[in-house]
Amino acid sequence: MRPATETIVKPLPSHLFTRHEGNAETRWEAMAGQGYHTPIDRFFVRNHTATPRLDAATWRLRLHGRGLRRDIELGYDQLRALPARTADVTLECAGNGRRFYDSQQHEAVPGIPWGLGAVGVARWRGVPLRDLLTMAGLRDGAVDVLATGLDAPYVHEGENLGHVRRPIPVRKALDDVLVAYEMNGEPLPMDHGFPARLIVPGWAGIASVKWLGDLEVSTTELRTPWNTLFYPGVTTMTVKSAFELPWPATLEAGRRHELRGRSWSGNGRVAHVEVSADNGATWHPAGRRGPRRDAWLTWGIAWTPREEGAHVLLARAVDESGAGQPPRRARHPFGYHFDAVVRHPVLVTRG
Ligand SMILES: Nc1nc2c(c(=O)[nH]1)N[C@H]1C(S)=C(S)[C@@H](COP(=O)(O)O)O[C@H]1N2
Ligand SMILES: [Mo]
Repeated sequence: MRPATETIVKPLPSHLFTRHEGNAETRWEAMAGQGYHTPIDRFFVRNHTATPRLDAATWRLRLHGRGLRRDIELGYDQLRALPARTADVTLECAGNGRRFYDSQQHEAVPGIPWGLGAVGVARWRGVPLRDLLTMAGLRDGAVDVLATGLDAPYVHEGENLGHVRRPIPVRKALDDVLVAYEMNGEPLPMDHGFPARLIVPGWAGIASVKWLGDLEVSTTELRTPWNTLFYPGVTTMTVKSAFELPWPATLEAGRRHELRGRSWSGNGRVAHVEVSADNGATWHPAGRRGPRRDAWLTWGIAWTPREEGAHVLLARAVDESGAGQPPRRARHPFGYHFDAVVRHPVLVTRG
């Protein structure tokens, strides 16, 4: 049984996760040897309050608002009976990589000090939001779709801000958003939004509202704390790269190591990745590993360290829009959008 203080239901062993109070970050070394998708047992969890235990038998999803011709209400079985789509999508917290503002750039920023592990790729299955909006009859004047979670209201600095909720524009809602009820072929786990959640590809994780209970379609632009106070102007995610190595890593000198990693971007596919083991003096193209790249790109490169001692490994990617990873990222007041090259410490030993 989980202790009463636990806000996450699934086990969080320390070889798979780093804990940040009620949140859990994936350890990148736990991705070594894994397939394309992040297994559920190591997928990061970001909860504003605590995972609620919802009952699919009584759960309802309501669609309503002035932007719709009629209100509709769906139960779990009704949702699952609708035509479904499956997609590999990256889910990433807006603050992923936040701690590097401080550790690499000496700029303190508030928020959860994530390393690079507040990201995962899963195979999501669900109903296109577009289909639900069409069922309810979208009016010409529809502007925003506001998704509200069924987890407990969020209290911030003594103020009750209500349920986690965040609008997305109708244009995005009609494009590629899913009301997902499966993750990697299993019913959505409790921590990841059971019975259903939004999946908003390319956008900061906050848009992918978990434990979805309500969708309001408005005819005016909507404002909630989650698109004004906490995530003003945050939509698509930036380019990042990570090595599937412990932090710090220890590698034996004089041996050939296959360094593996993954790179991803909210703008679309990753085009190519380069690695440097000499502080950025020379860069070497990493090779693709595995056929898929709808979400992140999996890559590898051989490295034979000669000298013992402290080293730094760098990886940088460029996506299909041409966006890359600079040596430094301009400070962001909330520590979002870190996309600078991360300096991964490696100790080379005689073995
Ligand atoms: N209802 C609800 N939805 C939510 C959240 C939440 O606390 N409550 N957290 C958001 C944030 S900030 C992120 S990064 C993602 C995390 O999804 P995961 O926990 O499945 O990895 O869910 C988003 N959806
Ligand atoms: Mo997040």
